[in-house]
Amino acid sequence: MEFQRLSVKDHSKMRIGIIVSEFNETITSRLLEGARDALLEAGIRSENIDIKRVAGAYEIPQAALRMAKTGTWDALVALGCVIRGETSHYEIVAHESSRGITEAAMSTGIPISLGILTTENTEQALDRSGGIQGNKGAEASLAAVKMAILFQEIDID
Ligand code: INI
Repeated sequence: MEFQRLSVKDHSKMRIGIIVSEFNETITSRLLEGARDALLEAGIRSENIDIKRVAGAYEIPQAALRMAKTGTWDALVALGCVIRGETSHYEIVAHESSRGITEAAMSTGIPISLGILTTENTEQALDRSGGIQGNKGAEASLAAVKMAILFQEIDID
C-alpha cells in the first residue's frame, strides 16, 4: 500500500496510542519498531505516542476499547501476531481480535487500525514485519494517522 507523505505541521499535536501484544514478541517488537518509526517520520511527536502492552492478540480489543473510551487518543494502532502453527485456537484468536477491534472502533468513533498479522508460520510473519513484504506495523500506524486526519476534516466540514 502506498502512503502519501504527511506533513509535520498538520498533525504535530496528534496523539496516537499503540496496543502491542507480547505473544510472539520477536515479531511484535519488529511491528512496534516499524510503527514508531513511521509515526515519527510522519511528524507525530514521540511524546504523543503512547504504547500499551497486553498478553496476546485476544486481549488487544479489550485494551483498545478501554483506551478509545477515554477520548485521549486521536487514533489507535493494534499490533499483534497470530501464527496458525502455534495454536489450535488460531481461528478464535485471529477472528476475535479483529472482530473486537472493529467493534471498539465502530462503537467509540475512534479509528483503530489493524496491524495484527495472521500467518501460517514464523517465516511469513518475519516477511511482514520488516522483511520482504514490508512492515505491517508501519502500514497500520500510517492508516491510523490518515483516519485521524480524515475524521478531523469531516468534523470541520
Ligand atoms: N496470542 C497471540 O497473540 N498470538 C498467537 O499466536 C497465540 N497463540 O498461538 O495461541 C495467542 N494466544 C494467546 C491469546 O491471545 C490470549 O492471550 C490467551 O488466550 C489468554 O487470554
